[in-house]
Amino acid sequence: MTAVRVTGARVLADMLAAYGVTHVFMVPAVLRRTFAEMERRTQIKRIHTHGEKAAAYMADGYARASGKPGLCMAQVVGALNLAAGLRDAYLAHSPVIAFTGGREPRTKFRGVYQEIDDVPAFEPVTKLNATVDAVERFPDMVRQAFRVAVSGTPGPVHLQFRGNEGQIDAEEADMEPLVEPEFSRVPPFRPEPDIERCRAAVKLLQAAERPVIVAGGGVRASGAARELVALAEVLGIPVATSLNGKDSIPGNHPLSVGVVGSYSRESANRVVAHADLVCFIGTTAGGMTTHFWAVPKIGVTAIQIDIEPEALGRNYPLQVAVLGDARTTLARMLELADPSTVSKRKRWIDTAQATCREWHEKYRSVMESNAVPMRPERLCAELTRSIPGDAIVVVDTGHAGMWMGGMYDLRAPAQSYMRSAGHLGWAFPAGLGAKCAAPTRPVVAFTGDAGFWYHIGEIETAVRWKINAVTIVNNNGGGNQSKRGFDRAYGGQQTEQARELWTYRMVNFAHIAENIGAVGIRVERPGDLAPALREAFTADRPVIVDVVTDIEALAPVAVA
Ligand SMILES: Cc1ncc(C[n+]2csc(CCOP(=O)(O)OP(=O)(O)O)c2C)c(N)n1
Ligand SMILES: [Mg+2]
Repeated sequence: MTAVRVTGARVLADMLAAYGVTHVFMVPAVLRRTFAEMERRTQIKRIHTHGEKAAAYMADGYARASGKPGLCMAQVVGALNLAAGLRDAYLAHSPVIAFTGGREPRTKFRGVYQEIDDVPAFEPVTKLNATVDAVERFPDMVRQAFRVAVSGTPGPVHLQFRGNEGQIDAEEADMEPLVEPEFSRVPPFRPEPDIERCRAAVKLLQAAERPVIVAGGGVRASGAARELVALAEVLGIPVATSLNGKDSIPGNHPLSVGVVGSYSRESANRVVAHADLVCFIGTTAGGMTTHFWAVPKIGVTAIQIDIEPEALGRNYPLQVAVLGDARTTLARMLELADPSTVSKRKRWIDTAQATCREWHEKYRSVMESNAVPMRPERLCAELTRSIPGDAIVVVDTGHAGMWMGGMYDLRAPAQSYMRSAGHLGWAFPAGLGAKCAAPTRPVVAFTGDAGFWYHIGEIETAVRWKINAVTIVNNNGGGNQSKRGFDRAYGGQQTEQARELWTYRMVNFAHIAENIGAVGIRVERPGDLAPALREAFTADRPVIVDVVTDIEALAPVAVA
């Protein structure tokens, strides 16, 4: 390939297409000429949304569902809305690339309409935050954006293009739209671990009587679930996951003990707390996953496997640290593992399974409850049974994260699970982005009503672009995760008036959905859930399932 005289717009459109980008998410108007070139020269769908934050969340859902960078864009006045939306991607290590319009050297500091210096706001939510001020820099900066987004621990990148709408894309230079296909998805490389460290890790696991694996989002980023489950089976090791790593092992696997940490399942916390060895794989072992470093306790014998050297030992002192790609490392460990040592852990596996059975017994009555208004536990149990075997499940935070993290089980290795890393309102737009990335797979977003209100306007985007995701709204007419906190703030029991701080009108979201052109299904009785879900999964439009649940139902708090 040789350089030819072309516009930045053409280079950008051609490069995004060559990197395999199928959708971009934005609020206009930014990079207008690039969008015109996309239409003329590529198949890329230009999804314009009702807010920049939703666009960023859609790009994030797209990225987490596909492993490919998700692209979102905004003009200068929308840039900080976009930056706000990158925060969850940053916390979740999701490869999102954000393009914004930026300042002209000729006019900056003169009170240009709508303009501030946006660049600093992107600093805490990106791995690379850069400006593109000369059109001949388009090719190398776009390559660097992709390279950084997917490499090592993935994460967001921001490029600010000169001109409030990125008008620099109209300029010409001699350019070559060269792309590096290896950086079009996560992971670009699979670094081999030091084999002696693998040997040491396997030796420690084989000598342990009560080991447990804690699998995180790095396992899903690496596509290492199969190797993880194989190693657990060969050595007889129970597996807990972080919320971000929930799809590392199906919930019905005999070695699965559930999600550990704060938004967790009691069985997982109990097993991890009693382990004599914890093997962290692809997790930072942060506050959410360890219930603020109480589960397991700091000082437990620990192994950690990660692609990022700086993560190794950050939160738990380690006996063995292994630097490498999760899938490659687990495959090497599998080659070294001695299956005959499994008998040593038979009692421990029995104990772990008994702990799981106790958990099921404890929650059986609420999971089977026919109460009206419905128990959220019953809704989760119904979703475990009804969600298709190849679905992508996208879950909001707060109680949504607690209910689904703790009570819902994946039933098949082909099911995927993605969760908000803390931002209320993330799941609905992220689910739409996931559906764009995987149009042939069922996508099910789960959110509370407070979470759904944030970006409710995106129902229209879903209808307009035929993004046929199914969104389940756990509708209790309030943000009831806040209830416990306000009880405490009022010294035990809050006043009746305090409820105005966290309750909303009880609205029929199915009516709103129908009005906008989606399918709306309202469910008030537990018995109607299964047929409603069957209808939802066969609809050829976006679906909102509005499930009315009990506002007094509180998710169980973590056990330490
Ligand atoms: C951006 C953001 N703001 C505030 C919060 C704090 N928060 C967590 S859960 C919650 C209420 C959730 O209500 P809803 O989605 O209706 O779920 P419910 O608890 O009622 O099941 C709030 C306000 C948050 N997580 N993210
Ligand atoms: Mg609610």
